Amino acid sequence: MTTEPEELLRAMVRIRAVEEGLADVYREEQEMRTPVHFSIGQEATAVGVCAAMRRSDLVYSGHRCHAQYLAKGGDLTAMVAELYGRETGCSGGRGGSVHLVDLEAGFGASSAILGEMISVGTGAAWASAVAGRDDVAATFFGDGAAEEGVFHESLNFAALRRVPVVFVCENNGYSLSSPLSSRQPAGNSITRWADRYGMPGVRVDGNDVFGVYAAATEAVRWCREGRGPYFLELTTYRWREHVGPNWDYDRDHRSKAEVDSWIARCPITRATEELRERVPGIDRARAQWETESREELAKAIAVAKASPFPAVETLLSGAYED
Ligand SMILES: Cc1ncc(C[n+]2csc(CCOP(=O)(O)OP(=O)(O)O)c2C)c(N)n1
Repeated sequence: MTTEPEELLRAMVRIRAVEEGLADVYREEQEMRTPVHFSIGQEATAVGVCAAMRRSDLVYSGHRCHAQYLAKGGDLTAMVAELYGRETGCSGGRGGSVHLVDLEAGFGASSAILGEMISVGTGAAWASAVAGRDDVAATFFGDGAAEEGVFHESLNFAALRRVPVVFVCENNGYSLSSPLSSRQPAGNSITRWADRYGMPGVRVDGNDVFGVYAAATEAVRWCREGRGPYFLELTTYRWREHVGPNWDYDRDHRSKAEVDSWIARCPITRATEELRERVPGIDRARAQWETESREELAKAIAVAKASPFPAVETLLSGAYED
């Protein structure tokens, strides 16, 4: 199955509108009490990879997970209710924005324990292979998570057992406020780590949604054919602060000039420009998609606010079940 280029743009526009809208209400209302890790500026990675997967394939992610959840087809109303801590949220209002799940859409889980879902995604893909299915899994994580031991354990296991998992490193250059250059010796490369485990790995411009989609299509095909794991390192950049709705120019770890240089490489602007020649009326369509997405978000927020909080008596339900 191939995805039309304009559908990739549309999905990015929707995710951007949702995240920007959520950032505004988060700041203005102070009603959402969950921490929020926005990936504004990074939309092409989630959209390009998820578009290459089918619904029954599974996606896992870490703390910065809204985009992958939505790109995989996760239910927006249930996500927003989760951010508002309501019973109707996708995790029953207990997990907040770092614990999204929509199994029907093939979004397996996300977690704020850095690196945890690298192993869980590997396990889910392994389970699919053992059961004789040809569903694959993709597990998204940042460059910081790639420094956790579980990253190496998972890659090693996946290579050893030919697990059909796509490792997707969204390399946005920072782990909180530490740039990669202050954490790794010069010349180190995340993709080269994958090489050492003997799996194919490519480094792709993560702000080029069409390039990401092409690379992910190859990765998914490789896994589905039973040839083992595949590694994608997607270079990109987070525009807002690590956690929260604000910009962080005023802190001392990165400059406004640096952030601006990445805003100038916006994946949505880039895809729009690339499509302008081929798809007449693309700018009008994009404006329409933005409006529709804002309306969709406004409805989801209204539904969330009208929903109850979980009952106090259920506080421990689901925590440690026999
Ligand atoms: C096991 C563990 N260690 C540390 C943290 C604290 N922590 C949360 S996010 C983060 C940085 C993550 O950076 P990266 O993986 O590059 O993802 P990004 O935030 O850039 O998307 C850290 C260290 C954590 N949540 N879990």
